[in-house]
Amino acid sequence: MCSIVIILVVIAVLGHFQSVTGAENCTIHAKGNSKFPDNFSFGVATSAYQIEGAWNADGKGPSIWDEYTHKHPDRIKDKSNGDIAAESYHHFDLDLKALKDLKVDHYRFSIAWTRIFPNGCVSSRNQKGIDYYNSVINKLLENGIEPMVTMYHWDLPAELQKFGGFTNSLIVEQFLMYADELFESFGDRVKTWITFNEPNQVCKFGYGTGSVAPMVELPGVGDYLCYTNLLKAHGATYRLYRSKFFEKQQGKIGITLDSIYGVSKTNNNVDVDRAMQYTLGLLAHPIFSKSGGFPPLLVKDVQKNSFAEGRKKSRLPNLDEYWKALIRGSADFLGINYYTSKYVKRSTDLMGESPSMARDYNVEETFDPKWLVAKSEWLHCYPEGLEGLLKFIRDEYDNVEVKITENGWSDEGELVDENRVLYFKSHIQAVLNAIHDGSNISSYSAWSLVDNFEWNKGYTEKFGLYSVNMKSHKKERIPKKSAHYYRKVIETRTIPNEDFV
Ligand code: GBH
Repeated sequence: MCSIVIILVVIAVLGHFQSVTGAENCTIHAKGNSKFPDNFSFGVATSAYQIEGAWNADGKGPSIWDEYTHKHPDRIKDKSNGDIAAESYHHFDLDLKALKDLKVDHYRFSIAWTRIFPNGCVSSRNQKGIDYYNSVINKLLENGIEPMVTMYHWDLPAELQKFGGFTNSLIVEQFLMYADELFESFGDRVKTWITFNEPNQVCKFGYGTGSVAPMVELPGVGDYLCYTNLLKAHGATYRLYRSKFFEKQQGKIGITLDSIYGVSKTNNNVDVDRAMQYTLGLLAHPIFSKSGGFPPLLVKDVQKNSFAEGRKKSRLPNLDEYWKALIRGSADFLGINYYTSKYVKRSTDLMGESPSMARDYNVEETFDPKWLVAKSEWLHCYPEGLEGLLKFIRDEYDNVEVKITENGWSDEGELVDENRVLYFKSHIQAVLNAIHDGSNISSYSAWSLVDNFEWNKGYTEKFGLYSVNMKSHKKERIPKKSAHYYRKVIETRTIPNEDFV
């Protein structure tokens, strides 16, 4: 009996010790200034498929995510989909109220291509879809909230996937026509455009491993084709905006890349650089470096492996001088989605299958068990990683203007979300530290405004500042502790103590 009690006490103490250790690691020391610059913009982010619902309302066509979730419900942890979600399409006023309560400066949302052109093509133009986003944009502006618009957040028109989606260079032209419509319809009021959200997720998982829509499993081949076509579509869109719309509309246009920060246990900078070139550099080098083109390290690896596989040329498509020049400098800012970091170490064994990006990269990625972990098993709290990433960008890409377009934490959806508060507190501090160190950061968007459809995890991992009453047809939004905390950050432009409420 007595020994059982002792064991229980030991377990309790260890458990307590462990959680305290994790939480302690979700903090960061403040450097220098305690206040954000006056013109720094705070906001929140969402994406169309994850919040809108109304999947086939008012003429909307099916996207690859509609098809994927409908045909393969078993691929989604709770077999759910985005058919209804937080139903922002019918309840935007609830989102607007939440945005006003938070006192955000801007709202980052995405436009569903399939509401504008239901089958992807300009000939299917759908006025009702255009009306919807006009009303969203107008209501934001009436309330002093700046719209920040993502043109593509993973919901490709299903019809375009029949042509191979991003593996077919036709996508460049198709995207350009879609972009032209958006600039034409909304560019008088939208001054911040993001072409693509997280090409890494689109290409590596959509066309490489096939673990998400459109489930194309072509590792080491389809992924690189996708990156190349996506970069071309991005570059061409930037040039279109600058030549046809900029003079009148005077907006900025950029791209959002997701990146970890690679941490080396042995301070091996070669390993860190390899990790950064394969995650951030793959897209950032062609756009933001002086020389342009894919990172030389990657070009060399993929060519070497391709020859060893018996090919006559590299699996990584060649960006010729025309495209290299068109893509280089094709962004006014770099959007960054940062969530987590990893320990990186060049592997001595061959990683992944052949061919694959994992094999080309050949780096082992691990977590530190001391880092506080979210409901999402890939998400660990490491604010120093955000600081490290911002420093890397400052030095590698000539201190380009950076907008943090996503940063956030998942849990079970509890209203007293202490760990999310801790996460925001430490990561917003990391941004402030980076500004102190000379990084050119102009805005921060928390992911996400409301709990939403978390892709393959369905509704089992929640990222919202607001909870959504999914059982009621009214879909009420309920603020969590983190919403109160974030509002305080925005009001004071400082980083308040987490136990102010
Ligand atoms: C961002 O992706 C997305 O832009 C956003 O839409 C998303 O909701 C948010 O982050 C949170 O994930 O264990 O197989 O389900 C960040 C990259 C994409 C990494 C989803 C983890 C799930 C892996 N994340 N991915 S899995």
